[in-house]
Amino acid sequence: MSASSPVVECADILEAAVAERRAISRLTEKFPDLTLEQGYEIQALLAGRRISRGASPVGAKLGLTSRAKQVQMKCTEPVYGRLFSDNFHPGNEPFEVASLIHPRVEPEIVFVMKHRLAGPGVSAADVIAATESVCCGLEIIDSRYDDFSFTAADVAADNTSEAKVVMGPKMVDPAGLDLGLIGLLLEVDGEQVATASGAATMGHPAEAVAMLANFLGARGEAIEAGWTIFSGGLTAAVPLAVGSPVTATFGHLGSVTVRGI
Ligand code: OOG
Ligand code: MG
Repeated sequence: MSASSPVVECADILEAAVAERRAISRLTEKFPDLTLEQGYEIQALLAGRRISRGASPVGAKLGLTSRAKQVQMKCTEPVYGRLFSDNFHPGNEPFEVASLIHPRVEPEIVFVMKHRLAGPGVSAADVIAATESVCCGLEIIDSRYDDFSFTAADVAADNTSEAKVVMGPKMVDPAGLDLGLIGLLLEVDGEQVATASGAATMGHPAEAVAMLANFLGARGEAIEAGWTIFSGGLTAAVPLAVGSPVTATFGHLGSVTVRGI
């Protein structure tokens, strides 16, 4: 990295926004030439700092893998982020909305891996063969940027708006399930707000995980055995408001709720 690289400065700006729970202008306003590759360098630098403070890397998450998310975020480039041991929120516990800047929630299909996977050439069938179990999940995202306004480079740098993830209680063997045809009902306060199927993420959620294995392989990294992978929001994300629980109910996978307090 050259001395003039904005990577360290951007990492410092994002770290301060997280610590102060304050939304900032996107990095590409200050650094219009910031590339997607530099976005991932910023993400990796912040990950390294976090690991040195004691967090362990335990998974990854895909972002912008569905048309609904791409339209909502005005960004058509699929991206990925990292999940750490401190990203997991227990499904049965209420979540403190004020602990984040402007949280939103989105329903996802979650993979727990039994084997390591690294591209190139990883297919959806390879993903299913390497999967221990799947479950339903809700991701609580929180962009560090004003109004969730970002480019692919910005959102990669911001670890794809990571905040917390919640996994449903029912772990299912994916063999014999067609995850593309699993239906989803998203409700806020008991009212239906969206429906989708697993195919919303790239035709099949395992396709999204295969893309991740290939992305990581190209960087000399891998999906490690034991990792948890969130395969991407199937619908547009909804705001998390105090007193308005968000519930995702899936065919075969059961349901999961986030209750903001
Ligand atoms: C970026 C994160 C996207 C998903 O599942 O599509 C994401 C954002 O929308 O703020 O996690
Ligand atoms: Mg997500």
